[in-house]
Amino acid sequence: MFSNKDSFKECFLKRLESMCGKGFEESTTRDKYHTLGNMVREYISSKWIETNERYRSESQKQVYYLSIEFLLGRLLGQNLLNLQIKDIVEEGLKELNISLSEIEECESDPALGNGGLGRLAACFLDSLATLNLPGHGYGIRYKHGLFDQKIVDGYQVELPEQWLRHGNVWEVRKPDESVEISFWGRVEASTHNGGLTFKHVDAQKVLAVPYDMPVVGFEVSTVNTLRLWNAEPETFSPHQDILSYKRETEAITDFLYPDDTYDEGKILRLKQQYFLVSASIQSIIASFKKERSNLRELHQHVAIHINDTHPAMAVPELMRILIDVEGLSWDEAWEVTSQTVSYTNHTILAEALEKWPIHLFKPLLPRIYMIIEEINERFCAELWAKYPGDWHRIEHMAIIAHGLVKMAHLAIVGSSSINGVAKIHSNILKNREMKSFYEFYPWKFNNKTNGISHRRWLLKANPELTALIKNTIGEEWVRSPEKLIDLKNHLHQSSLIEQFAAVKRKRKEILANKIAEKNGIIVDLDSIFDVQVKRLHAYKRQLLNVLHIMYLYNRLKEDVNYTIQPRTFIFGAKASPTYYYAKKIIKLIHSLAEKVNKDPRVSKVIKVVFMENYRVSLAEGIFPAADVSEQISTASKEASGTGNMKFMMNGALTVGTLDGANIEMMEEIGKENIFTFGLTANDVLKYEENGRYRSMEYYHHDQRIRQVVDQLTNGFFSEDEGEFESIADSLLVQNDQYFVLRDFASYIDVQEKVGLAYQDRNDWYEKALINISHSGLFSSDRTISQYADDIWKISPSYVKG
Ligand code: GPK
Repeated sequence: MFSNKDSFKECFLKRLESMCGKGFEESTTRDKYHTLGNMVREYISSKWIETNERYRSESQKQVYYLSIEFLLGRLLGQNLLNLQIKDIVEEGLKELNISLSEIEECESDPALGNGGLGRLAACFLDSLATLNLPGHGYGIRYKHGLFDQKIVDGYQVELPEQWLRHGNVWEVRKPDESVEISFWGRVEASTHNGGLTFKHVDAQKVLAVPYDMPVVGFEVSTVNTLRLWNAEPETFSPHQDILSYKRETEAITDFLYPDDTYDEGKILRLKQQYFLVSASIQSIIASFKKERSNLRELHQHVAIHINDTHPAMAVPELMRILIDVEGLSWDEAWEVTSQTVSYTNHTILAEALEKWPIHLFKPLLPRIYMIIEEINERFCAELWAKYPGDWHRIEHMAIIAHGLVKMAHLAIVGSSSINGVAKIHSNILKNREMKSFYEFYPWKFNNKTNGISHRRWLLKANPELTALIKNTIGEEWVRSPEKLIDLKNHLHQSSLIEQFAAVKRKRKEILANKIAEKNGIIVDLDSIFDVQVKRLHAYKRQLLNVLHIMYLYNRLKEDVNYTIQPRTFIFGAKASPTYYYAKKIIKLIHSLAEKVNKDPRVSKVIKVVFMENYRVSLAEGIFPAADVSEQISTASKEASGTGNMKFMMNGALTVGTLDGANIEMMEEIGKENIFTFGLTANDVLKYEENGRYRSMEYYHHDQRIRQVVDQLTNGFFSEDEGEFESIADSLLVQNDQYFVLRDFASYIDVQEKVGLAYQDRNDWYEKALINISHSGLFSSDRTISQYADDIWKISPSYVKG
């Protein structure tokens, strides 16, 4: 191993030869990446082993975070940073004439997630390790992560993502710890010692093989584990059609479902969910049994967290193992299970609520279905005892009803804690969406406002800003991000404002170069970089942003004297491949870009840029360069948002609705440092109840709205007048479900204020710095400490001596 620049160089050159079978001269950048990656993994391994031994010897309570998505992003740079060897490595490579950042670009971006939910899981792992908390991730090793997006003639085209094509230097395959998963077959009942026992027979068995990845804490010796399961056929399988068995088995972990906040309801997805859950629970029980024997005490030593309802079958699976395999009684097993499991809800959108048709569920997972039926019957009996005769309520709260298994109900009934992800979201859960459950189990409900890892989104993504903050307030904030508040004591220094302006400009320049290279568009560094990057969804209202740009275009065309602060509107978004509306919006953004950017006069003032294939690595270049952060969801619909926090931490000002964590950001920084607009969540919920919203009235009464909506279908954009008809229809014929037209005027007003505010340069940057100074509250370290104390009851484990 290496301990300084020189020993690193020596090690690197030797390893390059032995690994790649080539001399230094012939080696490619990828060879160098693989060599370096392997060296770093090896560097990690002693800490990794030590951490596991420490957890074992201290018999600490462990938490297992089950998630169908982990959106990790590239690991080399973050690992170097967390291990504190980035400088040695960077300087050593430089002396060999190699650029570290070029090597980093070689790493594929593991995109085992769609958006916020998956990225949250990745930030949580980072915080768990850094806080020395014994917490591990369990997920799926998808062969293909989220699709790569190509834009062809303004349309999104999806290509299979290939992150494993050149291998994964971070993973360690552990075939000895493989477990068997059973699908199909039937349940056989028999009597045993006077009681009934159940056996799942004639099942099709699939092997779950773990691949472990190290999760390196920042400047600590803790290295936790992310265990990703791969589906493989069993070697000695008595199947007649061996080929189709192999194909079906491997299909389980082939693809990540590309839907965000949408329930696919396909049998393959159900297979993935049970595969993840069964493999993980078996593995958790196996490691518990290495140290202890009394499973009645499981909840004292283990916490299992389910990230949304996708792993909700953890409840019946744990029951199955405790009863069928370990011989506990139902009541004993239920006590343990419901004390062990906790659940986070991430959305109130109805289309995201998972409900499985019994006719799909029962044949695939006969024993699990049986256990859910029993849980349901006992739960309904409890309800009956509390609300005798209230059939309506019981029907509404049942886990199984109308031919469907309701996964959220299963998760709530089987968990000790249910949390939302921002204050407003948790309140909506308690008072509306899950009101009846809150009334029945008030003690279970709580809030844990989301957070982000400042190590990735500030230290790694924005080294320039990191250096400035260190020079200004020292380094304590790096370990304790709440200390960023100290920046406030330096706001009066004009030098700080100037230096921050210089950092922002530098980062805008870097992004502008990328835009020039990828899009062939030259953007003005003095313009406001106004950014909306997130999944494409109607409720996130990229359309509102587009309509505002159309409005500006019209003003600029109609009135030569109309002047505004120049702006560059930047978008990045993937649409689910089957989400027709979302794909149309992507096309609309491109048509608008064409129109705006090609207009000789308008393009001097505004530009529109769509950045292809938005993903973690691209995001790391975007947040630091933003002046304005667009967080414009229909109030009540965005559970929290986390991009909002990443922008804030990098000194962008938010244009936002009073939704999700935007509200807590405003409470923290004050109304004067954020630009809010639009309906409140209460307004929206009232409209939804009383049905009094008529989008047509807004269309008729506001000429600006009429003009832009008409332009969707009058040939303004394209020869094909039908191209954007579905979007116009969503606004008028379908009465504008997300209140785009209702919020239009208010959005135009606030955007005008933004333009004016930007002209007072000092004041703008001061506001930006105030945002940064308060962003420590939105560190995932804070969030994870709250989960650890309130939900999981776990404590840090430190190296002795
Ligand atoms: C919520 F329900 C879901 C989902 O399926 N995928 C997803 O990314 C997001 N989310 C919410 O939409 C965000 O508001 C939230 O910040 C994020 O989860 C993390 O909690």
